[in-house]
Amino acid sequence: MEAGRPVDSEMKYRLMEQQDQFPALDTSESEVPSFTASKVSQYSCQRKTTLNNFNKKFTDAFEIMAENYEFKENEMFCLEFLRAASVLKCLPFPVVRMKDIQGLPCMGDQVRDIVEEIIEEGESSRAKDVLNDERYKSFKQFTSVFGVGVKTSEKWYRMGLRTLEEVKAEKTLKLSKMQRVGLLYYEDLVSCVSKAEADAVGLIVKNTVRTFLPDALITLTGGFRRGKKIGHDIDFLITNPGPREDDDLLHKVVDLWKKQGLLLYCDIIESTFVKDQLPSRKVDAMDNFQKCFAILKLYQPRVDNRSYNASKEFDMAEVKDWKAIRVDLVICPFEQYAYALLGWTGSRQFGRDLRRFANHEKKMILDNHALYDKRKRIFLKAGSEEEIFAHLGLDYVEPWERNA
Ligand code: DCT
Ligand code: MG
Repeated sequence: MEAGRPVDSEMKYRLMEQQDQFPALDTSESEVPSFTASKVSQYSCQRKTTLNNFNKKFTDAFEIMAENYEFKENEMFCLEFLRAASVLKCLPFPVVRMKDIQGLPCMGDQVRDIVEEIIEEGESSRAKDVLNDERYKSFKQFTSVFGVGVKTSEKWYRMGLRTLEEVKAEKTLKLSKMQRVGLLYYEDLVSCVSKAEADAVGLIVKNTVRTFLPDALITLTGGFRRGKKIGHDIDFLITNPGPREDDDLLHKVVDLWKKQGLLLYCDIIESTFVKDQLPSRKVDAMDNFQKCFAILKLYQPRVDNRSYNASKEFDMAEVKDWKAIRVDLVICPFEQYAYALLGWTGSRQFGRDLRRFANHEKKMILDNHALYDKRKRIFLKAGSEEEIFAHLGLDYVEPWERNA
């Protein structure tokens, strides 16, 4: 469980704001690193991207465009906008004129047109059109349900369904168990998870896992490890540094939660890992770890929700004192812990670029299990994330700088 952004980089940014000028211009302040657009790498794993985004109005528009292309399964255009958003997120200044993006990677024509319009008009008409698009609006609603992806959304849309209300009313639909609980706990699950909730769930996870495996190493990964204050779920990586193997750990954990009435849903995926097999070549492939997609019941007394009834007594029956929370538990062998931690810390874009960099620049294959050197035909062992970056010839990037 890491702290957020380091203070020194915050200080530098503040310095820049106070100067009321942009580091793209030559600044004599020795404290402020000078900025050269042509030195910005096309790979986000060679950039530092904190949560301090100076270009949110641009990156929000790009992410809407990317999402719309994802819904259309146009991976190329989707990636083009995700990459552009990621580049602007790492800039230490807000873009105010076209010159500010000159020389930056991933700034294709589509991207430049949108930047230009936002500079001139304050907003992007293309992004606005997407937000008002019927298909986009339906897909956005459908995919907000746990267990519903682009494929299911496409099916529902083709059936003429447009809203979640219509989905719920359509009794002929065959919903998966995941989708049924997704709808059942919909309101809780769409409301974001806070860091405080992540910490509370972290205590539950640690207590339960350590009941069965006292030496277990349990790490909060995903967005919260990158310093995010909110998330859509809570991701944990669990490993056993000791000699004892325990293939049953995950089952024991969820069984105990079931008994305690804390488990609202769980789907355990068994490990499909084959030792000594080459890392997966498929970009963005799921890994082969044993894992569990769960929904936990997190009790949180909400005193302010109590209502008075006619007899002026507290009507406690109506009060829901818990929240449904999405939790991912991933179990990995100790030797693969560093690779699993790097993969599960994300961001997704950072992970994509790490794999792309490894493949294109180093002739290596990286996944959440291992790093394989194709030229030397060997697996490179790593006991820490720092060692993985070193194997790849990359400067180390801290988790809170991986918000690409
Ligand atoms: N990941 C992975 N393999 C998977 C699924 C996810 O390597 N099969 C990585 C990518 C990011 C990280 O794990 C966490 O995934 P999410 O929870 O989807 O993303 P997040 O960054 O934690 O964002 P959010 O705040 O929305 O949960
Ligand atoms: Mg997450």
